[in-house]
Amino acid sequence: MALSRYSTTALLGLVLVAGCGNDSTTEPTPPTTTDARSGGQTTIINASSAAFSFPAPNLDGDAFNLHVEGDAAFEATFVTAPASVNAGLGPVYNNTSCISCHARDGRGRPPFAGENFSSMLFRISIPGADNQGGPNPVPGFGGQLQDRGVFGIPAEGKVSVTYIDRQGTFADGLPYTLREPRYVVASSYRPIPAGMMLSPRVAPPVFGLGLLEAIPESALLANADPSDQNGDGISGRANYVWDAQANNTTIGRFGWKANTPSLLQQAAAAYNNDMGITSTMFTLETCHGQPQCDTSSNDPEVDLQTLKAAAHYTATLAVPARRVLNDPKVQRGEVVFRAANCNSCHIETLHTGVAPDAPYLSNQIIHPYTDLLLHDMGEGLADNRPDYLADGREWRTPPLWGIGLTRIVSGHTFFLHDGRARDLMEAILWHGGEAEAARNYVQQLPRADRDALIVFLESL
Ligand code: HEC
Ligand code: HEC
Ligand SMILES: [Ca+2]
Ligand SMILES: [Ca+2]
Ligand SMILES: [Ca+2]
Repeated sequence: MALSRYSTTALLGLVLVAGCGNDSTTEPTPPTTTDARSGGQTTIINASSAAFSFPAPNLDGDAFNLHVEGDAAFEATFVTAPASVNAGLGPVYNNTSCISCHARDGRGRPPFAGENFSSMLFRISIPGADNQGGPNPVPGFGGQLQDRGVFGIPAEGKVSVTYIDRQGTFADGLPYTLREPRYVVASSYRPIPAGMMLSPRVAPPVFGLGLLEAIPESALLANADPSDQNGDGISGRANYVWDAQANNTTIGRFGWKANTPSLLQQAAAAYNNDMGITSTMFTLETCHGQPQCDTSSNDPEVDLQTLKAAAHYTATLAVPARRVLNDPKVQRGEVVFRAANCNSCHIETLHTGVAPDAPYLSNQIIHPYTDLLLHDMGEGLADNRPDYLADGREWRTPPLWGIGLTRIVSGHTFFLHDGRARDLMEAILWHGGEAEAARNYVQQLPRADRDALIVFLESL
């Protein structure tokens, strides 16, 4: 069944390629997206290096003021206590501010040769699960490896990365090289327990996230097909994770494995694990045996208002509008995107529900290019570390909105959960597992169609 569908789309592809350079073609043009407003009424028209950093234009006065407050919280650099403002950094941490990892509200990257890790971190665990069904913390280290410590406190450990080249060729004979990362814990303050699993994660962009939070769970589940009943080889499923605020298990939406239920919890976890800042949600320092670990009295180190403001900031950053929709190459690329079935995971259009107290996020038609579901992406991308229901080969489909602005915003084009892909085509070529058919489809495309697919992604 899948085969016959692919052969029709391939045929369609040929007809369109033939008609491409020829204006007199009578082939009907398949419908392409005409809505540039990827974030509905939260969309902003801007393609500069600040494109991810605008407040949604439809915020009401209170929401706008809280956004401005959150902007300051997102930029605040924490320092070692005692200090009058932004005190409490560490004792162990990965970086000193939200913005230091999510620079310009965009994505992080792996280190260049000779650099330390800075906007990328490692989740860690040992086999088994914790009391809430989450990853089992590593004795002496917890669930995340902090590679820095404040004065007098050793970093938990430092990781180094090397890359191994893997050669491949497109069907037309053009060769390509992919780089596969290998991570080694180069040093640690105490021996690493045997069997520790390591999951590399770069900081993702943080705009438009309130819209993703406002999609009804039922709408996400409508795209799930855990046992692949329609036989298309794609079996997205939801992650269910611990919600520390509600004190129960809920659907996961955020993080590379959808291991976090809400923006509030994501912010609280970032304060706690990434910067060593306690809050009303996570009141204890992330200490797992380090000597002289701070148990100080000034907790919580950020108050609830600051925590809420930081989360609200990521909920209300505008989504940049698409560009050059009328370019025939973009339109051709969109046809290829659909023919390759990319949109069975990177879902083009979703609707938000009614967000309590957030009319500006409610009832929006959005084009995030994600289903927020977990997919088996094959051995090549596997981290072999479970995260709630996500197994060692599963990842959440990342949104593709704004991805074409990565270079101008972040100054690089490293993609995927660990930044191994050096451009968009490499990201596609790493797709395996449930996305293997899509990858193979791209691999056999003529050059012009491969280029069009990339130009389409760059228009998002
Ligand atoms: C050390 C780097 C680092 C710092 C500091 C950091 N983050 Fe992150 N952030 C990440 C990484 C890595 C992820 C992905 C986590 C995962 O997949 O488990 C992430 C994910 C997120 C997400 C979810 C994005 C998505 O699409 O799923 C949000 C929201 C977020 N961070 C907000 C914040 C806020 C707010 C702060 C400051 C309080 C902060 N981050 C500080 C690295 C960082
Ligand atoms: C089976 C579901 C699925 C299909 C089909 C699929 N993708 Fe993906 N895509 C994912 C997942 C999951 C990731 C994240 C993988 C990772 O980071 O290891 C991803 C990552 C990406 C990224 C990198 C995003 C980022 O933020 O780093 C791009 C670009 C992308 N896909 C484009 C495509 C294109 C183009 C196609 C069609 C040729 C496609 N995908 C088909 C699930 C899918
Ligand atoms: Ca602290
Ligand atoms: Ca730790
Ligand atoms: Ca299916």
